Amino acid sequence: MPPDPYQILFEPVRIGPLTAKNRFYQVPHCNGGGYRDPSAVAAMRGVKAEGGWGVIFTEQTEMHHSSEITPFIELRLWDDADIPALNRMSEAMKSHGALAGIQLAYSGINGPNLYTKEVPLAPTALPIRTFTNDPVQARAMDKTDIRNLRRWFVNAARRSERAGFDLICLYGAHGFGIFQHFLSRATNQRSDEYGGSLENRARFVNEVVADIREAVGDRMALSLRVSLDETIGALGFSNAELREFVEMNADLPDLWDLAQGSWEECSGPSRFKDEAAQESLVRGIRDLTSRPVVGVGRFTSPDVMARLVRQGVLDFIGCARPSIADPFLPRKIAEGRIEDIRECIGCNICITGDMTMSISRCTQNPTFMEEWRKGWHPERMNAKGPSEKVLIVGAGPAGLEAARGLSLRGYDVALAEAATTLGGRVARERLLPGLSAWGRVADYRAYQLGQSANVETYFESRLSAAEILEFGFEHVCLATGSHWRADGVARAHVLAMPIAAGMAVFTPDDIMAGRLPAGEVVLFDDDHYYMGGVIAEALAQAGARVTLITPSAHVSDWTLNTLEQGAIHRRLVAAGVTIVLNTSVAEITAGGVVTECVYTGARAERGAEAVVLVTSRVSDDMLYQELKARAAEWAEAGIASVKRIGDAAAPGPIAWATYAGHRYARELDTPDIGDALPFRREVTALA
Ligand code: FMN
Repeated sequence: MPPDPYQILFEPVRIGPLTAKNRFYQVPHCNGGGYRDPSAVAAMRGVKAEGGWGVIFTEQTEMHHSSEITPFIELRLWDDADIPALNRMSEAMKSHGALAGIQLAYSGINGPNLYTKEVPLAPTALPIRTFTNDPVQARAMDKTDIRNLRRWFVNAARRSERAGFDLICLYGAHGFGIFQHFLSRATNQRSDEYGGSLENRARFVNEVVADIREAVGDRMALSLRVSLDETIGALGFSNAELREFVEMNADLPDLWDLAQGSWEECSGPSRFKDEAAQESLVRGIRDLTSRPVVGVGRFTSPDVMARLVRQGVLDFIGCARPSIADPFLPRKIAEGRIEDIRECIGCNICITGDMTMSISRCTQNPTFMEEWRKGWHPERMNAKGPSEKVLIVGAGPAGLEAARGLSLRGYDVALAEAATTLGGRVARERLLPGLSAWGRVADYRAYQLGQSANVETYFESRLSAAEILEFGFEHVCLATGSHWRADGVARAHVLAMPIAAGMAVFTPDDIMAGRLPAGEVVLFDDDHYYMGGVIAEALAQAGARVTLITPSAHVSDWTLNTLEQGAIHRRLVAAGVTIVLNTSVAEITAGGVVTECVYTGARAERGAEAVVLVTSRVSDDMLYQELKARAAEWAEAGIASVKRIGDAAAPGPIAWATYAGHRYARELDTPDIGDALPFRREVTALA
């Protein structure tokens, strides 16, 4: 039995002709794998089924070839040939009693059709709206197009049923789905019976729902995913209009799936959005309908979840990112293992898999999307090998995850940390503005290690190579981290940049250690991820007058992939930071910097009292180098292997470090695979 306060979360709930076994609802989320990696996606969903989710959805599925979003890799249901791969997913989803859902997406004004070369169709002829501003326009649908699209939805629904799904989600949120394009006065400027009044704009979705109900409605349940507030100004589909729409169409779907306007808003990172950030937009909608309601909000706290259900705000707890960070979230709550929940940190690295068309990662759950590729499971490690003792030097994200994994496998682990706390870079970065939730990387692992009898942690331990050679550990794992460079080397400068002796130069490490510049400060960001923007914010908060100079066209350019670039820009402007784009710092003088336009090379002088360099990092791998230099002594010392992992091998985002730690833990004592590929992939078999 689940603990008392959380029993409400495990009540079965009806959705149309079906019943979900509990209120845990994994809302649609992509994963960078999609149609290219169907087995990897199926295994990932299967692990969620095992973890106890009541409803599990696919990511958006392109339901017709005339609307696709290449280069993004989602699912496809273009014809019968796609059914077997989708069937593999639905079977995995249903493997532990969850309902299997497919999200059908017709992308309309959001689908550039770069692959199929079809002319995009939308309610109104407008340029396609994509992240990359593709030079493509959509044609306005005529009545024949609308009739065709209704039929294509029915075809897709029938195929979804044949593929084994229980539920269909019609995508009309985030500005991406055709239903929103019809509902919004911004994208629907029609003057016929499909445009104008709300009743007219709602006609298309009503027709499609009726068509699908007739085709599969007694067997499958239908959900409608709509935006709570389009947040694009006066013409947008507002929260007030949504409420009107729900009231007018109270019984339209079997379930209302409420998401926030833009994807950036809906999947807002913890730096900008707290848990349950959409509560005020959702509250009260459930009273307008007899159908159950699901909402999202990076829910990781069972208390918040239970409160929202008890207060009648939501029927289902919708999760995307928390289900990625911990696929076993429902099961852990059911078993009262609240401390074991691996809480999402809200860094949005999961989204970068989709945005970079690669494969998703999760900072907290390194096994995400490796369930099939590598056979990794989020809750189970492989069996122990013949060795006994491992020394891990460094308790940052890589070292902590390596220690956690090895302890689960049954090794005796000594974890040596130079500082007085666990976490390494995370212990420092969690103190920066907006990054406190990132501390969960350390907190989760610290708790887990605290429960383990076979891990000894040593603080303020600065080991030398000679000491390690004396200890007699069979395996030595060096997770000694990295530090920020003070010489400006990154992309603009591959060699140390000219720096005049009289100027005070700082790095993020100085700021994190409390050594702050004051007055007129130039921050040169040639790193392009979050650190430059965060440090600028911290300095502005401390009273400095900050100018952020970057060679990119955007502040914190790579955060376009974590969907937070716009929010970072807004926050820096609000903090009074001056932003200079497309510009490099060519040299640092005694009185300031010399800037250089990245296009013309035009140079200019800018005065400053201090310069902060956020450029790149250097691995702290001295210990590794010393041990390697003494490799001839390893055998006598009983050392079988010495490895460096994480930032000590090559600095990267925190997710790269936890992945490296997990990989180390998995692969210790496993056979050497030589030149073989270290993961599985789908390969097209040519006849
Ligand atoms: N929403 C969709 O409707 N369809 C998608 O394919 C989709 N892909 C997503 C991929 C990722 C990696 C993430 C994090 C979110 C995605 N979303 C998608 C949005 C989520 O369904 C959800 O509404 C949002 O992330 C807020 O929920 P959360 O706070 O639990 O993450």
